[in-house]
Amino acid sequence: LSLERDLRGAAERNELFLVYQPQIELTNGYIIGAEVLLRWKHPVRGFISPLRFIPVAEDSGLILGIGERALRESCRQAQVWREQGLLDMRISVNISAVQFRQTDFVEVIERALAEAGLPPDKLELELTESVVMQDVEPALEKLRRLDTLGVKVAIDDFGTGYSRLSSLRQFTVDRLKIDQSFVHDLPGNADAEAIATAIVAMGSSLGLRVIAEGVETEAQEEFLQRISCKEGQGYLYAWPMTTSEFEAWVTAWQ
Ligand code: G
Ligand code: G
Ligand code: NA
Ligand code: MN
Repeated sequence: LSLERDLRGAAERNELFLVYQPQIELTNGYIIGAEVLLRWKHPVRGFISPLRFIPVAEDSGLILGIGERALRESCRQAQVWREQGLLDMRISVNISAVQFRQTDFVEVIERALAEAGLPPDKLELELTESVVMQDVEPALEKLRRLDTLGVKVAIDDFGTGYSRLSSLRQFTVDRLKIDQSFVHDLPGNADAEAIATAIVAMGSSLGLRVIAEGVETEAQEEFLQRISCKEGQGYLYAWPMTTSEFEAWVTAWQ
């Protein structure tokens, strides 16, 4: 309860901020995008993980305000980087189930894009399998509207959920994110290898892009290249970084 109390107003007190983690095309090292992650620096307790405060924000409804703010700021920042000529990449924003279920969800997205002047195809929304597979009809409708707008959708933590693979075809999504728990056990763990290989093959046959998350080692990267996984994200390339750190990293990387 005290966490909820502290979270209320945390945004106004500038305790919440965004960090950016690059996503890399494995064959050529190009920066193809960045995932935006929320950070909370509590004045007394220090950094509190989103794993702790996102559930509190969801239960209290605070996630709606926090999430919309993060979305608007992400779009604005991506457009600033485009206009500065630093980088013309896609920005990937995590969306909570509570946000996605709102009836005006697509309007919130449209507003954020219009306000920032960001082309819709420069925005990707990261949704988990369970978010998409629950309440299938309204979810399908929202995904169709997002697709019509040109906004991209990635299925986050793919492989950990309960999605019926057959239903994946009817969802208009663009990308699968191989969950980092599998990437962690590459190479050498037969199950992790089989799952990663299967996800890449499935993505390929369904025409979906596939990105591996949590890439930490050269050996993991080599395995991913071998199974023709084309995109990666993880500490091997960069940690999630503040705006100024990200700008410096991009300049050094290119
Ligand atoms: O950044 P980190 O790995 O600590 O994030 C932990 C979890 O919190 C991840 O599952 C991540 O998706 C989630 N998370 C981080 N930032 C956001 C955000 O802005 N919105 C939502 N809904 N989840 C987030
Ligand atoms: O659930 P989601 O996939 O959004 O979670 C992303 C989380 O993974 C973020 O909290 C981010 O800080 C973390 N992360 C990013 N890269 C790596 C990595 O290479 N290794 C590990 N262990 N975590 C990572
Ligand atoms: Na994510
Ligand atoms: Mn993930």
